[in-house]
Amino acid sequence: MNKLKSGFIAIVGCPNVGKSTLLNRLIGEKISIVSRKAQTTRHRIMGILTRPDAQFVFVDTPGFQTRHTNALNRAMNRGVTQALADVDVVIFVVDADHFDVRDKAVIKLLPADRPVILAVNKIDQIKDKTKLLPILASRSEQHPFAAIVPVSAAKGSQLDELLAETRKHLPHEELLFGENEITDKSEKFIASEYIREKLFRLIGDELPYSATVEVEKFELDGALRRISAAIVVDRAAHKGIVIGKGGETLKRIASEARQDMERLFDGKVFLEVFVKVKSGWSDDERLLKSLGYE
Ligand SMILES: Nc1nc2c(ncn2[C@@H]2O[C@H](COP(=O)(O)OP(=O)(O)OP(=O)(O)O)[C@@H](O)[C@H]2O)c(=O)[nH]1
Ligand SMILES: [Mg+2]
Repeated sequence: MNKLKSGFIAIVGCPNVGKSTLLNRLIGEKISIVSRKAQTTRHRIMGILTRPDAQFVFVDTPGFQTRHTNALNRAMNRGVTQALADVDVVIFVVDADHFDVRDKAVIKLLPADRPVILAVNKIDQIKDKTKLLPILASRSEQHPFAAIVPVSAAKGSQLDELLAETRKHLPHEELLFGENEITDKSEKFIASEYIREKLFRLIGDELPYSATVEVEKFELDGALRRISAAIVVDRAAHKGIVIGKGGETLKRIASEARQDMERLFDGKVFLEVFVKVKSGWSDDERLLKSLGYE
C-alpha cells in the first residue's frame, strides 16, 4: 500500500461556483451549507476525509467578494486570505460556464509558493462536450496551475481524479486528525447553519442575505438533542416574511432543518425556532465578533 500522506487544502473561488457542494461531496456528509444564493458560506469550515493512503483536510471558504464592502464582507475576505496563508495546497474552483474579472481577482490572491489545482466545476451543465477542451485550455493560461480537473460536484464526477492530483502535493506523513473526525465545527454551529440554509432556500430573494441564526440553547437529554434558535433579521418587515402566512414558512424552515440535523447527528432532535429583529448587525464589527467572525 502507498504510504500515508496528509495536508491542508483550501477550497477557494468566487461566490456560488460550488465550493461547499464540492466539500460535502468529498466528505460524504453535509457539513457546509449550499444554496442558489451567492454568499451562502460565511465562515471557514474544515472537512476531513481519511483514506487508507491519505488524510485530506479541506477548508471551505466564503466566496471572495470583489464588490460589497460592509463589515461582514470584509470579515469574510479576511477569512479567505487567512485560509490561503495556512494551507499546503489550494483548490481554486471556477464555473465551467463563466469566467470573468471576479475570477481573475481571486487568481491574484493565490499564493505563488503553493500548488494550485484548478477545479472546473458544473461540467454537467455543458451539454456540448466538444466545448469542454477549449474551456479548459483557456483557463489554463490564467495561472501556472499544478493540474486542471473538470468536475461536477453536484453529480460527484471526477472527484477521484481531483483527490489523486491533490494527494501528490500533500506534505505530511502522519494523521493530523482522528480518522473518524469529519469537521472542526460543533454540532451547535452546524445546527445554526442548517437553519440558515433553509432560510436562504425557502425565502430566497425576498430576504436580504444578512439574516443570521443564533442558537440559544443546545442540550443533550439522553439521546435527544433539544435545540432552541433565533433567526436574526435586520428589519421588522423581514420578520413577517420569515414567519410567513399562518407561520407556514417558519414551520417549514424548522422542520427541514430538523430532518437534516437528525440525519447528521444520527439521533432525534427537538427544535424550536423563533425570529428576532436586531438592526444593523451585518455592519457592526463588535456584534460580528460576538457571532464568531474574526
Ligand atoms: N449543475 C450544477 N450545479 C452545481 C454544481 N455544484 C454546485 N452547484 C449549485 O451551485 C449553487 C451554489 O453552490 P454552493 O456549493 O453553495 O456554492 P459556493 O461556491 O459554496 O457558494 P458561496 O458559499 O456562496 O460562495 C447551488 O445551487 C448548487 O446546487 C455542479 O456540479 N453542477
Ligand atoms: Mg459555500
